[in-house]
Amino acid sequence: MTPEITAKPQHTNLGLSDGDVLRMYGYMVLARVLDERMWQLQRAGKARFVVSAPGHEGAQVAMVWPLDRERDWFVPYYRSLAACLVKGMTPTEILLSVLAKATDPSSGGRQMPGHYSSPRLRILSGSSTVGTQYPHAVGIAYAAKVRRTGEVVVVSIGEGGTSEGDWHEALNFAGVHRVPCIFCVENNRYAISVPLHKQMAVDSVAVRAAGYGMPGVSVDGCDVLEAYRVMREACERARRGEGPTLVEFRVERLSPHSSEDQQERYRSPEDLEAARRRDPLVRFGGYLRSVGLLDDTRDQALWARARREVDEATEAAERAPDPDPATLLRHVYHDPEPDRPADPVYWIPRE
Ligand SMILES: Cc1ncc(C[n+]2csc(CCOP(=O)(O)OP(=O)(O)O)c2C)c(N)n1
Repeated sequence: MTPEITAKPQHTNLGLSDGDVLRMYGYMVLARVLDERMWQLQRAGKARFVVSAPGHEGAQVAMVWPLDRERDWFVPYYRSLAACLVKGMTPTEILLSVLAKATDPSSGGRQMPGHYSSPRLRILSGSSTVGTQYPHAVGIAYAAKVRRTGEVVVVSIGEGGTSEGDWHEALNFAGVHRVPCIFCVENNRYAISVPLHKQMAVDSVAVRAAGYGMPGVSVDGCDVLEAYRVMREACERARRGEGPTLVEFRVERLSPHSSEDQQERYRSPEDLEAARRRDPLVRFGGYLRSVGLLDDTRDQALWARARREVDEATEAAERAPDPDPATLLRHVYHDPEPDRPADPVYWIPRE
């Protein structure tokens, strides 16, 4: 049956084909299913820790969509699951890091889950120290400008991270040198349990852009097409050599901060319910239905395909070998000489 059309398509005005918007939605579904699987693995005692991203998927898909997936850079933070999928990471690669396996491309099982990285895909390895990814991104963008490579850098962070000195230093340098970097901020109004009004004296992160001589845009991150429009403009600006843009995505954090958190202790039932009502998957799915691109049958098929993909990825990741304990110190401290044992100061074997 052909779905009923009740609205005029907006995506074609943005240069997005029907296939593009269905693929965007497909990534959002995949990220949601993978996210749920990460929690299951943590609850089953197979993963130590999970930091999750439901509610951020729409903003993240829009954030990476305008990039040249091979040439441009993405500098993630721990919540960047959907963005890393769009950039090219596979569910298996993500789960290899969640389960800390030897073949985990992010860090060979060394970093906490959520520290996504892929040299192949130009996804930069991040530190756990909130904010440090911003100066790194600016460094890459500065190099791209000096070398005239035409590469663009997208970096992301939560609004809590914008209180860090690193964040401000990065924006200042980027504004002065007009580097091709897009500074994304996923504003879900909470830094773990700390609400927005205790993090900053302004309502919107975007207004700070004026202090660094760049445009600042605040966009509803649950509105995928509007978020994409803003990102596409920012990327075009960067490519034309006109410098950086600060983009604040107003999103919802539908999960606790991480598997170590209980958000019911500091968020009211009304707040949580209001967040659920803004679920970007429901909203974007609704848009696709209204323009005749989605109906129940197609939607169910998309979710079923994502579940199959995540099941296969889970099996592959669970089968993968654990790291060899003898390699514990490799890439952590200075690599020991091949003919000398690891530095005993750092490696004290248990009795
Ligand atoms: C410099 C630093 N301070 C504190 C922490 C602990 N920490 C990890 S995540 C986090 C909250 C960050 O919140 P926000 O930037 O709003 O991002 P969100 O998790 O909401 O997406 C904090 C305080 C840290 N990792 N690094």
